[in-house]
Amino acid sequence: MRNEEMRFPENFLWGGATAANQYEGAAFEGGKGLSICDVMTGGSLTRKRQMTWINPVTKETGYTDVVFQKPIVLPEGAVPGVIEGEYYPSHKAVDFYHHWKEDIALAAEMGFKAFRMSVSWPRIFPNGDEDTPNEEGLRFYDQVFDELKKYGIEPLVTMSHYEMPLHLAVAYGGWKNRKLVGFFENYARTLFSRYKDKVRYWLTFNEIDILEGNTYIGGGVMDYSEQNVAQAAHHLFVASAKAVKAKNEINPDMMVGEMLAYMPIYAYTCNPKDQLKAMERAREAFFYSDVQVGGHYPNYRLKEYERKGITIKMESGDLELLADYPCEFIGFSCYKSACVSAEHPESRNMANPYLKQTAWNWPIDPDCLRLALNQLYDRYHKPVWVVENGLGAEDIVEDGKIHDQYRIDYLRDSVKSIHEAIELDGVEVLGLTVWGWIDIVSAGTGEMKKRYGMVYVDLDDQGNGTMERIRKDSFYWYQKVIQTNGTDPD
Ligand code: BGP
Repeated sequence: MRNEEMRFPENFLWGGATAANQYEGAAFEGGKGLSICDVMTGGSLTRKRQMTWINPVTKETGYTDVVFQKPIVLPEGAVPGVIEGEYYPSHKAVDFYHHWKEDIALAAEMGFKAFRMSVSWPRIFPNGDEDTPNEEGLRFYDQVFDELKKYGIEPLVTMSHYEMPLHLAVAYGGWKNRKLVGFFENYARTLFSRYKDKVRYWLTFNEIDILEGNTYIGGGVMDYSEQNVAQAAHHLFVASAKAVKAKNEINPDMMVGEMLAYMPIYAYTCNPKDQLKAMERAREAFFYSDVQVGGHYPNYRLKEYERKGITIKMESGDLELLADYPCEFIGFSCYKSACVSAEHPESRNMANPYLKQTAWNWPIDPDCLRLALNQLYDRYHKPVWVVENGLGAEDIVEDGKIHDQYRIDYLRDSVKSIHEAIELDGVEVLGLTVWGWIDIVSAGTGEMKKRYGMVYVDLDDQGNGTMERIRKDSFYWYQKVIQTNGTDPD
């Protein structure tokens, strides 16, 4: 049914999102260096992805867990590395590197206005600490951006999506080292200068707040400690501000946004203690946007550092830089909400009795999008952009077709929730880029089985398949949504 009241702003940026380490593949082509993701195996719902390591002297190899809020423990002398015979999902991913023309044509067929992707940092600076970039890497993205332009699609480019050159993690200790600020600034300036006429929207660090829980993925830091997280966060903030400054110098018409992993936090009950718990938990993410978008360290975090004896090494001028060059819009991912209880502090996510869950135990909560949009907009008064939302599910191919009504149902509710935030609340929403619009490797589990796409890719968890692209039912649904600018989501 056509619903004239479901009208989105004329310039609303409908589209889809991906990330290089999950999409691009060609890990050893075009002069690319290894990234921190390239030493991560596949996993499953019950088996975590692991980092592989190698001792260059003894040649001994092995596996180790990359665990939430814990240091990575490698045997003496071992360094993260690729083991022969092991399958690494990022190495070929779904091979965007060789399918970019075909994939962009599919995106255009759906009517995309925006195409979120990331540049692989080690494709541009293989080790991360070089002065000059890898021209072959830059040329690859030139082709991609030119192709998008041909169809009038705006690229939205993440500069570091869960990856950095592995060398920066191994030789420098990742973002806890101040030197990373300079390396990133060089990388950002290289991208801005090269693509200043091709890319308008940029995101610095994917889900910057992930650092809080996973310092390796979020910051290339292998020795977890609260002190190291705080120091790494500061360096990310300074690098972000320097990127905004560089952008202003190179082409002020471009916009640099932050990218936050955002989950509205619910108190499990109306017990005030639960409410306080929810407030504290929400600050784990807000801290990052308070600095990166708000431009200041919030008092609640400074007090916490004081209590814990954490001290951040800053250089003179850092705080001014943060205040002068905050991010200009807020990109965020939102897939779910979380429920917290003061009585069960050990449980970070209580099951919410009002919500169903996906097969991967993620609560299904489309209303949380309206909450997220309001909470972020009210706090910072800057435009917001849902740069990731979607449903990870197993798909069945029947006679060459994929009837993914469950995905359509989920996305339809999301579109309605975003519309409510715009229409009822007046939130300034720039767009929606549906996560994994084409099936890609799952970041959390490394599986192909956990599919988000509206386009199916023939590839399994062991890397077998033809890579054929097949339009799912949701492809035609989203095409219609875009054609009617959201007035026809049913
Ligand atoms: C976000 C990441 C993405 C992504 C998505 C879905 O946190 O930015 O990279 O993959 O979540 O997560 P998963 O792939 O684990 O289902």
